[in-house]
Amino acid sequence: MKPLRALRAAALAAAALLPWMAAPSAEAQEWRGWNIHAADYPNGRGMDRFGELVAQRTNNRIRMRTYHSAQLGQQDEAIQQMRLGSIDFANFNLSPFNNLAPSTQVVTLPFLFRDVAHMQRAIDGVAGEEIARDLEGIGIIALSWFDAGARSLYTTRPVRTPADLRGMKIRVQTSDLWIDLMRALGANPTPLPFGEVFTSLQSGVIDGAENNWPSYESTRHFEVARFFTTTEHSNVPEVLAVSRQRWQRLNEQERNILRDSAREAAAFQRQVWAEREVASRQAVERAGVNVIEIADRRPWAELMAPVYQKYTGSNPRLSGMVTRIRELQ
Ligand code: BDP
Repeated sequence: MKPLRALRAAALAAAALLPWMAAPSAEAQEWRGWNIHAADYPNGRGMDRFGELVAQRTNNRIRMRTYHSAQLGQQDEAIQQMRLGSIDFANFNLSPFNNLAPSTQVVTLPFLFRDVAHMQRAIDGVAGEEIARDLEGIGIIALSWFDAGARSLYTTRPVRTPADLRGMKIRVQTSDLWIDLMRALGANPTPLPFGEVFTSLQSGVIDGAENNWPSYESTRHFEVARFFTTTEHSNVPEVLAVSRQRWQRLNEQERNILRDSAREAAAFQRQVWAEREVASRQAVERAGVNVIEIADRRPWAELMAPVYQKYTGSNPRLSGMVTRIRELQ
């Protein structure tokens, strides 16, 4: 080839490559999001808000579609899909990460937070930073944190004291910590996916479960487990996250848009959450659920000592996190 023609050919080849090279940022992308809850649940609304903000700010270059009501599978499968990059973003409770990302165990620990404000300060600060680091290590980029209120027990027979729980089969999320926690309370822990709890209560496979007011109401578990005991034993928060596979293909400007939008979506979710907690409690009370108020949680909390010992006792990093969280004002 003559030098000039060779040059032209090279230039043409380079020009053909250009659009391809610029593709990750320039071309519209369709992102798939996983949500376990219904679209009108505070978390679904938070995810939809996230998508709207990102679309606006990227001029529709990144379009996010949330598949609500676990259409893309149950939680443990969804986590695997996020790690592999076939789900692009999601909202997860942190407990299903307990066996994968050790720092998530700390915020799952029972009776750790004094109240919601305390939990938010921890997750927006020291605890959140540690957890984000662990999650990144397993392929998940944490962008912001959603509220999930306090989790309490609900059962098919009344439970007033830990002694009443003895031998009862209580559903837990798939996490060793949750199994130990429930065992320490004297119950018989039964790990099950969220979507199987209703029929398992109905058929007597389990005698109860534990969750916050909005989940108890939205899943209609209250129709089959008529006793709600306000143990408020865990305030584990939730994460709004993106798959690392996607994240690595974004430029810095896009990452900033995602970070800001996720934080704004979390502020919105927290506000909607607070309203929904009240509304859900009222709805189930109107439906005749028996609420057993626990005024003194000390007898429950005292049983948790072995759980703290097992999960943080010989681990300076995790016990340090517990101390720093407790010291937060
Ligand atoms: C709900 C969480 C959801 C969990 C569910 C559960 O929002 O992420 O999957 O509890 O108990 O409160 O499985």
